[in-house]
Amino acid sequence: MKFPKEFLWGGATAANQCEGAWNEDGKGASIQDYMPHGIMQGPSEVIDKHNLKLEGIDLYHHYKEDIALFAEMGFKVYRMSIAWSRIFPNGDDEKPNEKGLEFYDNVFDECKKYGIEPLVTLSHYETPYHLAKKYDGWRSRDLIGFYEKYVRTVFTRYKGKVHYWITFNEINSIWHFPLMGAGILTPKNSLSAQDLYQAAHHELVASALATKIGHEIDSENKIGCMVLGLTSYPRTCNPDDVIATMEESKRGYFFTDIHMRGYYPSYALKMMEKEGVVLDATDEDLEILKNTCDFLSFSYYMSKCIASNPEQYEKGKGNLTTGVKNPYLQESQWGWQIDPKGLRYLLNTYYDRYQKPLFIVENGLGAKDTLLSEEKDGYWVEDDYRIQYMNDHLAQVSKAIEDDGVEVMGYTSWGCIDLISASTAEMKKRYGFIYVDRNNDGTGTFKRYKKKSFYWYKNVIETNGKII
Ligand code: BGP
Repeated sequence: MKFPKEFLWGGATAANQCEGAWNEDGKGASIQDYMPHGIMQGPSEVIDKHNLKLEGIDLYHHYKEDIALFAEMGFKVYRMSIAWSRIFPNGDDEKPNEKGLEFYDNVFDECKKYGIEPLVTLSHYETPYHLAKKYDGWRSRDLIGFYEKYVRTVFTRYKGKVHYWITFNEINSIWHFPLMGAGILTPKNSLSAQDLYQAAHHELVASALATKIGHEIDSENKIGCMVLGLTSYPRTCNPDDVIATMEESKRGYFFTDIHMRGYYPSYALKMMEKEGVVLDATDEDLEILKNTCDFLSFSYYMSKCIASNPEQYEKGKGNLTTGVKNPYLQESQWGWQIDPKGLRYLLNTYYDRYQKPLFIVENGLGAKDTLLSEEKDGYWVEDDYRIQYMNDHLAQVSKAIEDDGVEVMGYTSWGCIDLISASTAEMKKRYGFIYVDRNNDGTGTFKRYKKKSFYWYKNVIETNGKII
């Protein structure tokens, strides 16, 4: 398969799922430190010591070793996030935490040593806990100012070291999990449509403001938005299913349209009108929204089907949001339906809509891995299933580029090193090319082991995708 010469191959992680060191060197707590069970359950009142994220995979102390392994695979780019509460422990502090800033200086310097470009997510489901507690997260307009101060600090500090940025991870997750997506502690069922749209608006303004500031500080910065990408098919060709899918797609495009076009599209205004929402959006807000993104990035794990009568069908399982099951697809051990062609389809629809570069910043297979009792040809885990999954998806990416003319900047596979799952807060759901000795019960040495996929991906990068 063919990929462009400058294609950015790499992997992705998020601070709260891998760094650990949750309260070291002045870091404040993030909402994740109060979420021991993942997104499906509400936050705990106090820090629960069984929360695996508190120690993560201890990347905080292993980053040199880990980046060296990424370099060995040939990564051109490493997607990671800055933990906001490492920089501003409470979120609304007067001054940043120098120790936190130093840590990321070290990480970026380490990347540079190997010629790896960092791709930095500014907010990956890790709102400082204090902002959640005191302001109810992004429900408060005050968060725009706190985020602005934070991004200004990091854009300035890391000028020249980081050129690729993402403003919010899966910003559209607010529809499904307002706590994780927007640091809102009020339970979802007590939130009105007004609350949700208003919080989303605050995040959208903050995102556009970050894009503006990032460009002002360094004109070489490339700043993207990021959404949970999900292909939706009508369950049948019944026009009612097709219309239901069209309706669903409005929610799907809500965030990308505003980010990429710079204004609320007509259907979005109608959606709000129908739900009785009167948005508090100032003229200044609307002016800020005109700062559109340089690229659109997204995660892709599965597709779903939409039906006008969903109760007739078996419900699918999925990443934050689900539809009905597609009878033509296989599924992962966690019931996520695997659909490589859906990725090509999504790339086409996004590109057709915006004509701006796309970046696949998450994709991969969460699976249970078995560590072999002894090393075999240099590896410790025989994960052919993972290789197959990625190979099939990358083949479709290549088709989108070669056959359809879609501009794709790069691909960062999710959890390139095993980390804690976002949805279930478990360790046993592994995505990595590198196995980490850590178990669900919190035991383990944190030792790193290469999987078979490590060598496969190395070969993919070395040949620029020819072996796909
Ligand atoms: C995305 C998140 C990631 C990641 C991934 C896989 O929604 O951006 O943080 O975790 O999903 O999900 P999980 O960890 O639940 O398997």
